Amino acid sequence: MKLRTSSGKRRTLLLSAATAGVVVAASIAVVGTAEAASTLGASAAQTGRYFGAAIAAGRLGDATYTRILNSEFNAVTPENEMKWDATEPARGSFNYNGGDRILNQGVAMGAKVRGHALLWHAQQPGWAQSLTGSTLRSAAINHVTQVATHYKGKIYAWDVVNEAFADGGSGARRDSNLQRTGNDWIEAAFRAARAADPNAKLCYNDYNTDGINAKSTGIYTMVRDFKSRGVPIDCVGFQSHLGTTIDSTYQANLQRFADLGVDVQITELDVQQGGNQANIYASVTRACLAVARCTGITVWGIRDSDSWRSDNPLLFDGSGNKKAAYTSVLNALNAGGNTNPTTPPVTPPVTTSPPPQTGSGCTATVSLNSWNGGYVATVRVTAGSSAVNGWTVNVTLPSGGAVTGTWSATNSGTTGTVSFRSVDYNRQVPAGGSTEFGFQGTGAGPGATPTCTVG
Ligand code: G2I
Repeated sequence: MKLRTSSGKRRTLLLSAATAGVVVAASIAVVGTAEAASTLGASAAQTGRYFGAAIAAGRLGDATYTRILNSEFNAVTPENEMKWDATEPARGSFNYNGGDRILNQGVAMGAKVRGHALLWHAQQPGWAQSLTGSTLRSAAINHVTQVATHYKGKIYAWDVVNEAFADGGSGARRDSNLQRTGNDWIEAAFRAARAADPNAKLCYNDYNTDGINAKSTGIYTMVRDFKSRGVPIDCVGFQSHLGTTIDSTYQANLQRFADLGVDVQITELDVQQGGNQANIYASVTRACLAVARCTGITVWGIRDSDSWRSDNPLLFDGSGNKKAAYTSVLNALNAGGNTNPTTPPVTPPVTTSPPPQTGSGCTATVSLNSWNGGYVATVRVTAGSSAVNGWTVNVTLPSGGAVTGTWSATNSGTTGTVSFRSVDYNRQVPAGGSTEFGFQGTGAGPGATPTCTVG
């Protein structure tokens, strides 16, 4: 049966049940002229939002799990597979097996993929835990650059930094090895992520921020500062691991961040069963729908048995049956809300070197994303009127600066004039075509245009 209305209003309809001949009263919320959708993802999509789940690669062989995943959700987040310990188990040695499985699952579903998480004080590989100071800073920024580059163009939003603020009333940063590298570590991470994947939305993500409180206010102050100084940040994630109550300022808190000019997302929602679970789920959903810049909701797992918690906090029971909480979320989604506008990420200020001299067969330009004490450089190599088979780019660094990491090229030397040579997969550049490589460095970035030679 098709249920349509020409007005956008809620209607109460009387439906006669053909089979039993009885009259059944049903309250049906109709959004615009659309029919009420019957899955979480489709319902969220009616207002331009997504409804996602954190998923684990190790569960993708479970038929019930993947059936629910494929039918209900239109966004995925890797529960563990893109974290630092998983992606860089040894320094400079990257493993994308698990992360790629999640990505491929998301692509197959036509879903958005949220990347989680580039830097976090927890789940660091052992080698990073033992580093400090500039060595750790450099390794961390290199990690951001490498992982964001691997997934370039494929991630809807990255949790660039996770859980960097302290609990309690201080509103201050959490102490951690990363924090001890200097207070600017967060902005350095965001700049590196933007340079590596300009189209991903870049989020700061945290918990116990589910209302206006000292911790969320500390984050609010940081985001406001970032926006005022042009540090590239696009979104804030509110994990929303909830108990038996929801803060009365939950929605107002989302709204005050949105008013700073960032998207907000519910990133890890789960709610203790036994209290008011269905109502709390519905309240969170309605709060997101009421905030135009709340772009979507992710639950932290599918079935209760998949959860990191033991208090049955999810929308499906251990057998995969829909719970009351599921129905309350679906109804809340179908009741509609503020349509989510499409908000492209803001392009950060990039300084580009002057146009190159026409050299012997190739030219190179460099774009810098700099912060106090370091930078990420992206170098574009362009072939002249003939195809190039192998290239070398020489970059001169200011004194005191050094290259600390390179991708898509190999470098000889790290200070003074550094030579970057093509690697197998980018040595051939067609006439007029171009390719890119990058490096990260300490100090100020190169001031002069690099030179490019063929061979
Ligand atoms: O703790 C809940 C979440 C809080 N916010 C950040 C999220 O990344 C975090 O997720 C959880 C995962 O759900 C757990 O699955 O993060 C935990 C680690 O901090 C994850 O647990 C770990 C176990 O501690 C490891 O022993 C295990 O090897 O999961 C690993 C992979 O199964």
